[in-house]
Amino acid sequence: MTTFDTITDRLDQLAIEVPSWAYGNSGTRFKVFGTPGTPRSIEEKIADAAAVHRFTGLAPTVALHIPWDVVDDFGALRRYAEDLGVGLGTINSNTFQDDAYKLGSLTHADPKVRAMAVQHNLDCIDVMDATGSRDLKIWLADGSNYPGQADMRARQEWLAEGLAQIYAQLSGDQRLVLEYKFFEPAFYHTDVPDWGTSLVHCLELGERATVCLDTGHHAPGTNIEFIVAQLLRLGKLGSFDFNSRFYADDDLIVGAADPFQLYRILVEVVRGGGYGDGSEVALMLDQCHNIEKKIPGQIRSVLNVQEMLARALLLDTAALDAARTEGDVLGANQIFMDAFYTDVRRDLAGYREDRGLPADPMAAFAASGYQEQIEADRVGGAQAGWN
Ligand code: PSV
Ligand code: MN
Repeated sequence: MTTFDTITDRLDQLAIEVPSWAYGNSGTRFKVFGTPGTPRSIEEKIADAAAVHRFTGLAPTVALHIPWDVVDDFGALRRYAEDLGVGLGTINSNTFQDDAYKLGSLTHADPKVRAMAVQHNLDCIDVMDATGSRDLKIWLADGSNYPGQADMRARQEWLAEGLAQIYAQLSGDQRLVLEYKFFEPAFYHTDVPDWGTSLVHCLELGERATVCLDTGHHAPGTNIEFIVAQLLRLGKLGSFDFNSRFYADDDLIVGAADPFQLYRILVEVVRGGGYGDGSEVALMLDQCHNIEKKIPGQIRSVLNVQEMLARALLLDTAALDAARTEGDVLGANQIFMDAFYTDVRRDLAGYREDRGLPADPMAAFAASGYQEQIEADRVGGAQAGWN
């Protein structure tokens, strides 16, 4: 039996990176609703992210998206974040919003556009040098809508060439993480649609290139934990973009749609050495809070990960191994489900109090007055969004 007391040291190692864009406005193609108190600048986004960390102790770094979060002095931004108790994390490049990228970026048929997309990523590496970030995350909107429209095969060669130029610019412990997504915005073919395509490019690039797994980027019913197990086995799982989906890339709060899936994924993360000291796997959120308040949305998200991680750590792996060895199908399943059904909420409340954190971070944030303060202070100016 594994009891809660035996997993607290491991729980202490949980660190979840939050995305700067979660604090800005977002929506669907039908409407983006503004929200009182939404940040007008990256400094205000970082202040909100720092609040999430203060109330939970779980979110020590913030990921930036370039150019959404461009500032003149990234060194100064790093110091600003550190003064608030957080660090700057992954730098996400963006080659999907400039008009030039309508028909692709690193895979565009025009070499000038490909060079522009490479240069943008090199500029992002300059940002990483100033922020001290380890990871450059590349997600491409590249693809086509109609059969015959694009030379899918040539585009893989162009992609390999562009990625190699970007990879060559990395230094020290910097890494390139390549995210995949099966469709959207392209509907017929996508140039990096799946983990296999991301993996073959990463293998060609070298050791510092790894795959980013966004949980919302798979077809319904995909066994994501299998992908996790395989990539960890190969040492090629670089990072997660956690979120929930009911239909496509919904970007909802992680653990909201399917807590059991989150548990299953975290079981494989722990099993494969992808968690805790000695692991380089980055656990990040990639979410949008279109209708709910953004800071509590982020607090709920990191708590959901903590809760499912606690259950995954409680899994009695010795008993499970024994049941598997004996071929005890239902026994193994019961052991697996027992950990999932364990209610850890009271234990986690006590665990937080022992560490000087609020037992109930959602309630503590609501009572803190932070939300009312930003709603009163942040009047005027342009609220941040995907621009
Ligand atoms: C694409 O859908 C994606 O998951 C990538 O990570 C982008 O950078 C991010 O969403 C933007 O929210
Ligand atoms: Mn993502």
